[in-house]
Amino acid sequence: MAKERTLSIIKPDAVAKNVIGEIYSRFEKAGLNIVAARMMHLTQEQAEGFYAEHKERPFFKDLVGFMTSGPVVVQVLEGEGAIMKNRDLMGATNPKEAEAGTIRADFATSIDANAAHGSDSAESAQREIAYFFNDNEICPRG
Ligand code: RTP
Ligand code: MG
Repeated sequence: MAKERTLSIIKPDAVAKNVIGEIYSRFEKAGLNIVAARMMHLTQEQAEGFYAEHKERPFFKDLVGFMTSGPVVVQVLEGEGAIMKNRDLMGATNPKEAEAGTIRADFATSIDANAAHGSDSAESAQREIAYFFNDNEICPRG
């Protein structure tokens, strides 16, 4: 499998629960290297632009409201099959449906406050990484 990069966000609920380190540990144990990272409090414009694909969905306003409710940690993960690997680590969007041992099963509280975001395709990953990081902010290791 090819080495890939994906964009991950630790959402405001998980930051508030002080589980940044636990989530980072899961990435690292799964062979995903953190090659860029930043803590930030998203503005409404930043959240709307990031989730633009969901603009017409009924949950869009709640999603943007939640994503701007507190600080997030944004990172680029790099590794073999990183996009799917990160989605597998996160589990299903709705924590009630997430498999035991996944990030969302363990740390999410609702479909809105669902702990983490991960790019869902190579195209999304490319767009989402560029949305938050310049090339010179990404620090690959060997
Ligand atoms: P994400 O983009 O945050 O990684 O989540 P995802 O791919 O698993 O889910 P997606 O369909 O992209 O939806 C983005 C976020 O919107 C909220 N959502 N609410 N009420 C609803 O039916 C509903 N559906 C989605 C979730 O917080 C989801 O993470
Ligand atoms: Mg998504």
